Formats: sequence, structure tokens, C-alpha cells
Amino acid sequence: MRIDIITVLPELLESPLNHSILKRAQDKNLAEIVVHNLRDYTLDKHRRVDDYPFGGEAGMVMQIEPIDRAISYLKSQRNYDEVIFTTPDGEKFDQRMANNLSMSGNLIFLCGHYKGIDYRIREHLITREVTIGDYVLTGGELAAAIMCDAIVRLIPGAIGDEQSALSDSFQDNLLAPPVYTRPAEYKGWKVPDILLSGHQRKIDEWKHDQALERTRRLRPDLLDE
Ligand code: 6GU
Repeated sequence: MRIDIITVLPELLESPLNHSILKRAQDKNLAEIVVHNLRDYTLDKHRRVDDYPFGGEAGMVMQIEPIDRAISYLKSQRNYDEVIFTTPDGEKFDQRMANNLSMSGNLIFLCGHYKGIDYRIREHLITREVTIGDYVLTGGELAAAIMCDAIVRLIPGAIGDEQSALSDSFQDNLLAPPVYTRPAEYKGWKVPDILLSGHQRKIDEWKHDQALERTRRLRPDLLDE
């Protein structure tokens, strides 16, 4: 899988994309993530990629030409499953969308910024508009990094223990049960006896009960789905 991210702030994506699971997935050639500085695609001699809005509102608007040139260049190199625009008014990103996108061949993320982007980009070049939640971030970069993380870790082989992606919170609409490690007692705070019992069937039952109980208490909306 290849992910191309188009942004005016490539530095912001450097660290999150080059550590931990995302780094490992790239080292193992399971995923290739390439960040593009939008300013490299402008023809403007001052490398500007925004301009004042028609109709005179406050704030700047990202221009169509550099974005069209960046996307056209990428599309000339390979086929893409989606051209995703990160924007607070998009469709809500969730585990189901992460699962679906993790089965893609190639994806483009265009990170939104400023007041917005020329709407013709959204009409003609974007196939999907996605948000990570109902709050406003300064730009779409951190949202794109979050989505990449959620998508890439689902590629088979990206996580060491294949089971662990399957037992994630949300994968079956249940929150994960509590986990513990040694010592079995710390300052009088004990690990539940059942986990030390060695009865695997009972332990599995306990984990499932815990997952249900935590979901009912903390996220009852997940059980309605
Ligand atoms: Cl995708 N972009 C911005 N700017 N803010 C957001 C977001 C995206 N998702 C939640 N807030």
C-alpha cells in the first residue's frame, strides 16, 4: 500500500509517520508513505498556494492550481483508490472506515488548511471527505497522521502479534478488557485472581464479561449499533 500526503506543513507529519508501527510497516515494505510539500507544485515565484476569497470573507483560501498539479502528477504515476480531503465537515472516520481503507492499494490525502480550499477541488478532484471528530484542528495534518496510523496498523504483518489487531477496542464494537502485568500485587493493589488461575476458558469468559460491562458503562452507544 502506498499513501501520498499533500500538505503545506510536511514537518508536522515527519515524526508521527516515522516511529513505532508506522516506521516498522514501512521498513518491512508493507506500506510506503510519501509526504509532498504543496509549495513544490506551485508555479508562483513566491511559492504561494493561497489567495483571498471571492466574495470577500475573512481568511485565505487554498488555490486550485498547485493542488491540481500535485494530484495530476501522482495520478500519472499510479492508480489511486481514493483522493481523501481532511476537513471538519467530512464523513466521520471510524474503525470500519479504517478497515476498509487498509485494503486499498494507493491513497492520496490532501490536508486542508486556512479557511478552506477552492470548492472546485472538492467537486472535481476529491473522492472522499473525512473528519476525525467534531472539533476544529488548525489543519488536516494531524488528522491525516491519525488516519494513517489507524489504517496502516491493520495491514497484515504490521503488528507483531496478528491477534492483537483483532482484539482491539472497537474491532467488534466492544471496548477491550483490562490488562495487567507483574507484579501480581503492588502496594496492596491486586490483579484479579481469575487471571492468575490458569483456567483459560474461565479467563476468556471473564475477559468477554469485562468487555461487555465496560462497553455498557462507558460507551452504551456501541451496543446499539
Ligand atoms: Cl480532518 N481537519 C481539521 N482541520 N479539523 C478537524 C479534522 C480535520 N477532524 C476533526 N477536526
